[in-house]
Amino acid sequence: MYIYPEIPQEILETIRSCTTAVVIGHVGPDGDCVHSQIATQKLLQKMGVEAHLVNTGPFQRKEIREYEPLFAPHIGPQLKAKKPLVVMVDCSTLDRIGYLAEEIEGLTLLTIDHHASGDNFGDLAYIVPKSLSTTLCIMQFYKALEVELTKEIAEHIFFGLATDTGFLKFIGPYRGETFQLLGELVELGVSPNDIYNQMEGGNTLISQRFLATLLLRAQSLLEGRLMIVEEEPADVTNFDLNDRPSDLLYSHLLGVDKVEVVLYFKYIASDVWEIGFRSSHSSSIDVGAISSTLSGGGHRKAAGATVEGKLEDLKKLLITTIERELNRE
Ligand SMILES: [Mn+2]
Repeated sequence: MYIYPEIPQEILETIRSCTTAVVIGHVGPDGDCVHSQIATQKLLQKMGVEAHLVNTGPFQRKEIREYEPLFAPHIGPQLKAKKPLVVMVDCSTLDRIGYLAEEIEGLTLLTIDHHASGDNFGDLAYIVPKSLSTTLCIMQFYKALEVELTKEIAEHIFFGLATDTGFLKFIGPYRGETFQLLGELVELGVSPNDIYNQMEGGNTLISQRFLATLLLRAQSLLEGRLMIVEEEPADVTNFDLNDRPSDLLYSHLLGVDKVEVVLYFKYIASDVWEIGFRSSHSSSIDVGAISSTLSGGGHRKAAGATVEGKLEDLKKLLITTIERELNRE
């Protein structure tokens, strides 16, 4: 039942002999990405490594916005000249890091991740597809390198897991090991109650009104099995698109009887859409596979892609794809 393989000695040795490192994550970071980056930086610092945090942003989600000042947007020539070890967390493919892919060219790359859909890339990799968060993979590094897990680190690890599991709601059976690890974190002083309040609290009234507007626009298709929600250009002025109620929207719509897939078209610019994909717990639809056909990334149940094109064309394409997948069952 133990899902975390031993970390290869070569990786541990690389970290032990490292002097400078840069820890990177994916564009539009989520809680798992941000907290994985921070927990990795602190691990490296405790090992005596000069470790920097870099992320392209944007830091849009409210629960991670406060961490933005810790991150530089670029690696920069001075840092690059030191030939830092690059540790990339929570990324299934190299294009997930945006323009940083060019900035890390020629450097040694260590990938730590939990996505199943990943390419085989990087010089060194610790990828555990069954892990429910990247932060739990980082926890294994603390253990293997015998670096003390403090309450502060434990909170970062718990937060990453809480983000990726809808605060434990998406965890299925036979996950005792995950709860054992969570038990260790709670014994270190983490309050699940505090983490929940940080994650779910702090909504603005305007974002709740935006949620109401989006729910009114939801279109039920394919006999109720698909829900589509789209933003309109006027939302830019009427609401705050940096404060989207995405998670609440998905949970409301996935809670509707028969719904298997939710597509959320977020307006980025004229004919540029960021599409959020979610599938229900009981559905066999793999939205990660669908989003990858649009060069997106993600998991079976949650994925995203940024696409250029007319909204109607994109919708038509995705409705056809999802209808075909549903009929295959
Ligand atoms: Mn993750």
